Amino acid sequence: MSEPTGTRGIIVEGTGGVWRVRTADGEERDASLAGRLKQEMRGHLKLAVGDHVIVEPDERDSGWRIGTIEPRTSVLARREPGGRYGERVLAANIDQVLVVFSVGKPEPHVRMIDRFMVICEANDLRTHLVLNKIDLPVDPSFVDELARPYLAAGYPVHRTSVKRGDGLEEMRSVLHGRVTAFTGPSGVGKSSLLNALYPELKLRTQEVSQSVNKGRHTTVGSKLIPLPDGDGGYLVDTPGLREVGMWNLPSTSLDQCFPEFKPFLGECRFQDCMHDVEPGCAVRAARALGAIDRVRYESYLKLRSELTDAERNQ
Ligand SMILES: Nc1nc2c(ncn2[C@@H]2O[C@H](COP(=O)(O)OP(=O)(O)OP(=O)(O)O)[C@@H](O)[C@H]2O)c(=O)[nH]1
Ligand SMILES: [Mg+2]
Ligand SMILES: [Zn+2]
Repeated sequence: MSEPTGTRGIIVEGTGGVWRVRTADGEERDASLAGRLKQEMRGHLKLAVGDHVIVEPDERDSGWRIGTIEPRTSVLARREPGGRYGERVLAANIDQVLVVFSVGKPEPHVRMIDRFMVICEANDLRTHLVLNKIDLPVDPSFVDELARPYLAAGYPVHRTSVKRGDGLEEMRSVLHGRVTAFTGPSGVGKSSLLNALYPELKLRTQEVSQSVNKGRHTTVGSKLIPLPDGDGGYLVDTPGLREVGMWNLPSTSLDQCFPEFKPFLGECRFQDCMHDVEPGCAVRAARALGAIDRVRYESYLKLRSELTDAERNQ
């Protein structure tokens, strides 16, 4: 293969045939795949938002032609249940995911937090937990309790209030120069947080009463938004993330998606231990000693039974 010539860029938007590419100097143009690449990719790899590509001018129009797709460092994929072609790539090369919950309005549910964390782990993504709306009159010990198991599992946890401005500088430094996806339930303040950090973005927000009751999401479309600070950071706007689900995550791999279980996983008496009722289970022993959080362990059992049910029904 010959050395690629041309300009490096990143796919910021698009589906199907036309892709919006942005280069380091901030120029953006529509681009299509070179015919040769199209042939190579048929039925295999699909180009996605976040892909690094090399573009050349396309003489036929004033756009660019994508001649090379560089190897990916990460992939966020939705695995279609029973789908023959397996997975749909929602975004490539995400550096980190910020899972946002609010400490109230709407109430945080640990089971739901764990579901998001597991999805991120299953996709090998670095994950932070953001607890927003700490201005609400909730008991500080409630917030400590909420954060504790995630800190113990090694996740960075950030406490923020858009209303009061708490934690915003910390958020800014987390986002700086990185490609970040925000996810979390509707109404927790994801768009508000981003608007507070970068007013230029003018993302749409919604009153909590509407968004929670109807379970509707204000954010639509999937794209990469350059951070206005101009340091090469991007926001991945992919509403699909929350529906990624855990499809096709084998129930036997779920234990790998709880980082705090890892030191104990090789220590169970049976190699195929499901860490439930098996004798000599090191995970259950760690749970009894308090080295693994009870609520997290219960989430594991709950999610595992969902996965085994799905496997039985397939
Ligand atoms: N008290 C308080 N309210 C907040 C805070 N952050 C956001 N809100 C409010 O929460 C509501 C929902 O905020 P959004 O930013 O639209 O929530 P979202 O997570 O983007 O929701 P979707 O786009 O539907 O997924 C709005 O009424 C915000 O004003 C906060 O820190 N404190
Ligand atoms: Mg929003
Ligand atoms: Zn075990």
